[in-house]
Amino acid sequence: MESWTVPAPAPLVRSGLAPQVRVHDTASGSLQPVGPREPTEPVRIYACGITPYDATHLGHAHTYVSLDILHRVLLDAGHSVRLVQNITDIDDPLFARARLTGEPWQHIVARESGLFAEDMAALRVLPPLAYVAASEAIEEVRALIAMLTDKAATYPLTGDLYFDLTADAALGEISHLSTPQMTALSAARGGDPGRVGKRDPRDPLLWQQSAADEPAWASPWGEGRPGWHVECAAIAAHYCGLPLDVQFGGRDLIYPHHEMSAGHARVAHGVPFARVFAHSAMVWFEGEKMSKSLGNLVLVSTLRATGVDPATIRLAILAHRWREDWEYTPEVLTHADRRRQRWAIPGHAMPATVLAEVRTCLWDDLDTPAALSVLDGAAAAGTDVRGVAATLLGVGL
Ligand code: 5CA
Ligand code: ZN
Repeated sequence: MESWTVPAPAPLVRSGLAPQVRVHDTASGSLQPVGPREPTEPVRIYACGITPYDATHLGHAHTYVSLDILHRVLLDAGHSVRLVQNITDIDDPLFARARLTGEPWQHIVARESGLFAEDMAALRVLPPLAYVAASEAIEEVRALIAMLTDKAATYPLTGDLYFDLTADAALGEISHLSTPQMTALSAARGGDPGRVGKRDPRDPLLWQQSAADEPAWASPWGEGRPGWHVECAAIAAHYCGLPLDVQFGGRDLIYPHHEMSAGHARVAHGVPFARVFAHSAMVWFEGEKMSKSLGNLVLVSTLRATGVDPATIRLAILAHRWREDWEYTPEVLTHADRRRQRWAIPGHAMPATVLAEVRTCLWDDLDTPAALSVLDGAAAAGTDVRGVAATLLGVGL
């Protein structure tokens, strides 16, 4: 699918420090270095993309801006980055929305992914190298399911095909949840633990029969469509190559989504899915997690339409640590807008020591609030912070 364009970050002078980018890894529960497997290789990042049935809200923006900081920091550290992102254009919530509104699902996808691309471009989120919709990856999905079937890791159930979790000895390696916790989360996040005939209530669908108004593709397991987790596992393996250096997404994807995608890849390819599992925090609004299903949304497009500068939105997000939940209030934007105005004032060249300090903050688990306060101090001292803000933070002033 077509993505969007954003000006390439202008290189900054080297500060003589050896880059050491570290981010928190959910699987190990510790800070881990992020870099390529070999010095000549790119850093392979797979980021879970949107399900395009509603417009980009500040929660999405927080997740993709956090990803973008990692992307920019790695580029600044001298690495090349192979970022791959999907679009879940085949999934239950999308078809449910189409049924509710009477609008064909393809129209919803086209409109909402168009809006997402506009929002990402406005927010200066660097585009992925490969941007792949589930509907564009059916071949790769079928190939992955065939590998799992060869390994006796699948079973049919009245026309659908399931992943047999007993094939995955490493289940729980990412989320570290108990079986009852996993079962409860499967029910809440798109799974079907109550279905009669499953070997384990947590087993996820790999391939399912399509309803009459849903798209369907031929397969050895019958006409149907892919499950959700196998979509990401197949796209990541094909377009990025395994093991990934980073699997990126919001915290609500840890279980079942990332645990299951990783399980598919582990069993099919015999390699770990990713070296680092990076999970961003949730943005809240009016006391609840901002979500399409709850409808408590602050849309990026609405803020932009009311005249909020995208740099202000970006600064509002960056004022929070990427792994700490925060609640949106209008004051967050007011505060960010004041900062934007202070930073926009031209000044003298930035001393190398200040740039080194900003980099050190970002290498430490993307500590953007610390980087912002270093730049606040520099701006107050008459330094021109615009170049560094644009390159490292993606804030265009
Ligand atoms: N298409 C799947 C991933 S394959 C999906 O989760 N789509 S989504 O549109 O629901 O979410 C896209 C990304 O935004 C995910 O990484 C998700 O974790 C993140 N996200 C959703 N809501 C929030 C929120 N309130 N705060 C922070 N991130 C969020
Ligand atoms: Zn995904």
